[in-house]
Amino acid sequence: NNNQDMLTKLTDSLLFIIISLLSFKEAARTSILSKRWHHIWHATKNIEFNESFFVNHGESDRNKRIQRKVFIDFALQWIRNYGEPVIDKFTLAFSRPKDFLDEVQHFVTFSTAHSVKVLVLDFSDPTWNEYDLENHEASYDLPSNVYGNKTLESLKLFTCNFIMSRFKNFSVLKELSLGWIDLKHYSIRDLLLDCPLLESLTLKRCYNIGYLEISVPSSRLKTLVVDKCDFGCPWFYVEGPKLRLFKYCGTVCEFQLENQRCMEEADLDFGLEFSFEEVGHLLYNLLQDLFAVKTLTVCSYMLQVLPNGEEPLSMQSPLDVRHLILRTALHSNEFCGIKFLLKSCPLLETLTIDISPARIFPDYTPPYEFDPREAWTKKLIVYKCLLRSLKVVEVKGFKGTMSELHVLQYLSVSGRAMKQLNLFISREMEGDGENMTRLYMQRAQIVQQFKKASCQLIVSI
Ligand SMILES: *[C@@H]1O[C@H](CO)[C@@H](O)[C@H](O)[C@H]1NC(C)=O
Ligand SMILES: *[C@@H]1O[C@H](CO)[C@@H](O)[C@H](O)[C@H]1NC(C)=O
Ligand SMILES: *[C@@H]1O[C@H](CO)[C@@H](O)[C@H](O)[C@H]1NC(C)=O
Ligand SMILES: CC(=O)N[C@H]1CO[C@H](CO)[C@@H](O)[C@@H]1O
Repeated sequence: NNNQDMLTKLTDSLLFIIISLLSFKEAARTSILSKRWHHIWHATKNIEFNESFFVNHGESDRNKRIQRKVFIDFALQWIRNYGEPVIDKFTLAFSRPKDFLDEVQHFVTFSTAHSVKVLVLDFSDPTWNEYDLENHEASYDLPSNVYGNKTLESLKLFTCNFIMSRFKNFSVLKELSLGWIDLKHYSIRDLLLDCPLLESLTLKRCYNIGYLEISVPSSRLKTLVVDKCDFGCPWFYVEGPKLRLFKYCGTVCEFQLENQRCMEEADLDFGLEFSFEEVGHLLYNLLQDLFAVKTLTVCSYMLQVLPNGEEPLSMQSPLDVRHLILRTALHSNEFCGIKFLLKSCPLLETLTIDISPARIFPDYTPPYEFDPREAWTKKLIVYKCLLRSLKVVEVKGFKGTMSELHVLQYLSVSGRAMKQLNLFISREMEGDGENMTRLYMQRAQIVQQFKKASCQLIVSI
């Protein structure tokens, strides 16, 4: 076809650039196009060896052993034929590297010898459950020649031991991601001191942290992601770096984020909380610290717990949020939290309701008496954002349950500035495999019939 004709006219050197922009798997696919492409795939600067492409974790141990061997042989063969002087990105995802220590060492040396800029070494096991609290000890030590390479800009180490004091050599490192590893809070401070250009730090399933303190005034850190880490002491303190993006998944801590004027986006998920507790004031304080955030994502736990605390039922000072994303089951336990946030975000422009399964707490006690059936239909308060700023509402995973319809009716009847109400129908299958799409579509048509406070409102499905 035409596209292929066009590609055949390009020079090899242009194709080398194009191929390096593709993922390794996509690039591999091009190699079946022709001999020339096969040769070009072998010049990609983005190399990704991922055992998941070879090993099926559902298979018997014996088969998995064979598949792992095939994977390693493929990778060894591949780099044997590699002729380029430098590579941009090298990924190795391989669980239990102990059986192939020499080969793994060989891959790492290959990447450093090619002055790799982005190095990903992931030795975690894909079958580990992120939500259980079992900590897995790393059995692999980062080869010492890696510390000698000063070109590294991005490094991801999962289930891989390293010597923090040797990080001094990574003077141009901008991005660091550490996962499934024993990490002490003082190591994090040393890290920020040793890598002054660091802009992005991700900690995933790190344990033994103690408390988390990020307070290196000169730090350039803009992105902080803390994902299901295991703290001994639930204290989380940030001062100094001016963060733009803060993403947190874990348990509720005593959060203290000082002076975060530049924060644009926060994503809060308390997916590691398994019981209902009246810790609303801790979440309330966190939101107060996130006063500058423009895009805020909250989870069902937050909606259930937030309005329950010692604090008054609204924020001391309103939030600056323009886009609010609710990950919610729209269960009646969450109603007070949703109202709390609508009230606290007077400048809200876009509301995304992402319908997702949630952990609903049976011992939930509402902050005030209300009848869940009438929560969105009787004695309503129209919040400021509905009068002036809220223009777009989108529902992801729409099923048209009673509470979805009630909430949407409320928004349609009171949203005077509304322009768009977009419903994305749930594609999830019900238990018995019945196709529910038609039913959900019919219910979506009910939404189109609602009275509208804004004559400009368009409902699309
Ligand atoms: C390896 O592949 C799996 C499955 O596609 C993916 O989930 C995982 O993120 C990949 N690992 C790395 C380090 O890219
Ligand atoms: C830093 O790199 C140099 C080589 O450039 C090496 O000699 C030295 O041992 C490295 N320092 C550390 C702490 O690894
Ligand atoms: C379900 O039905 C809708 C039309 O009613 C169709 O578009 C969709 O592809 C079906 N989904 C499945 C998974 O069969
Ligand atoms: C740019 C650079 O320092 N590259 C070196 C990385 O380390 C290997 C040894 O592992 C050297 O051969 C490279 O020259």
